[in-house]
Amino acid sequence: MDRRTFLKGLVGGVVVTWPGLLVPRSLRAGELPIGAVESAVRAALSGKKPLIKRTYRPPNFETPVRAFSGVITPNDQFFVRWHLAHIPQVAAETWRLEVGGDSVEHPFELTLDQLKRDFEPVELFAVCQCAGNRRGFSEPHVPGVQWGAGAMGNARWKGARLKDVLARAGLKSDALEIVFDGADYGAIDETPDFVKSLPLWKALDENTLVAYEMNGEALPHWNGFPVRLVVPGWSGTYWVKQLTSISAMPKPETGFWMSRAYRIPKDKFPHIERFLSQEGEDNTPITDMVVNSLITNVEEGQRLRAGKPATVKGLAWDGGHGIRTVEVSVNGGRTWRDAQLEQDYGRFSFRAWHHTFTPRRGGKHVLMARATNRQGSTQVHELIFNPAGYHNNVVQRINVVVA
Ligand SMILES: Nc1nc2c(c(=O)[nH]1)N[C@H]1C(S)=C(S)[C@@H](COP(=O)(O)O)O[C@H]1N2
Ligand SMILES: [Mo]
Repeated sequence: MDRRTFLKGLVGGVVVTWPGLLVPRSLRAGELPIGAVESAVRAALSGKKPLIKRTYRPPNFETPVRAFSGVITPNDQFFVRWHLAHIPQVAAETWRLEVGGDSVEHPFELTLDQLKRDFEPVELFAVCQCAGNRRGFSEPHVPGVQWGAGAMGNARWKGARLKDVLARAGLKSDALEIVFDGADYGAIDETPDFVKSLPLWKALDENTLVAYEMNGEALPHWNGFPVRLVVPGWSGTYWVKQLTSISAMPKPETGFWMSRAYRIPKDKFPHIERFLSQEGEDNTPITDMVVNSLITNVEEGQRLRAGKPATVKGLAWDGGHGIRTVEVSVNGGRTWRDAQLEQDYGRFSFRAWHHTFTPRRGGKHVLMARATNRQGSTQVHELIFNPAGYHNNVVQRINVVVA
């Protein structure tokens, strides 16, 4: 199905399926889902190095695994995820941030200079990961962008604390959620605007930032220039880009992107934080990320020399408890050894690790890595299936050949 057929399907009426994917009526079981229609070719968006293209409009581009060799993901290789087709070029000089809503005392507007000047700047390392990272590995297959392992990145973010910005507006005692909107919009009027909300406690967390810098530079256009929300520990969906308004509200936000999309079954992920005002009968919004790891320097089918030391390298991260251990197995999970954790950049950051071993026996070996966080949660060996393919933290298995 090409984009034109897809659009026709949309105009013909959108079928909205739980958990909130827009599926054109023409799409029937057995056909390729949206997102799988474009193969994984490399393509460069302006200002970016070639990334793995998943869809072009809206732009969904994935970071290749080899770009994860350091703890910081370079800005020009940071993944790009948008839901709506129109992403305007926002000019720093004319950009304004509106701070208001029914639950503030004094609504006001900020320029970029005011945001930088009037509020104490904070810097922190944090992972932005799409909830659907690794969706493409889901068995059975689920619709949505068919991400591999690169719908994530780690950066040093700089910005004002959201709580300081809200304090200037004066929160009323009935504030329940803080609602965020960006400058992007859909191709057709019926496409719901991308609006997200946070529970008050997460919005007031000292680590939640209204960010204007990424790794010491202005944000790239595709990653939300000039200002985006940074919600350390929580899925990328809350990290609203090209932020234009922040509203404190006494009621739950009911828009599509909260009520239908980015929701998970209630009982399957017991260790994650709750967003009480958005909980439904059997599903609930995705919140903090589950513990996970990625092997970054070994490819499927790679050859290793018998008797020669080999070093497996990788990254581990979670929803903000911090990484306690990473274990590596070189024999398909029969035995595990602790990897060495590298420098700690804070509990929201990627944590680099490595493990050196000497393969003795020739033949096929299976490499695996398994991270555990400080809460004691660990990666799973069997996929916790959910219809949108979220929270995939299945332990990787990489086949290598020792000769
Ligand atoms: N305005 C706006 N902000 C957005 C989105 C969007 O579609 N529009 N997508 C969200 C989602 S789902 C993710 S995963 C992250 C991706 O951030 P990135 O493109 O900087 O990697 O942005 C979030 N912020
Ligand atoms: Mo996402």
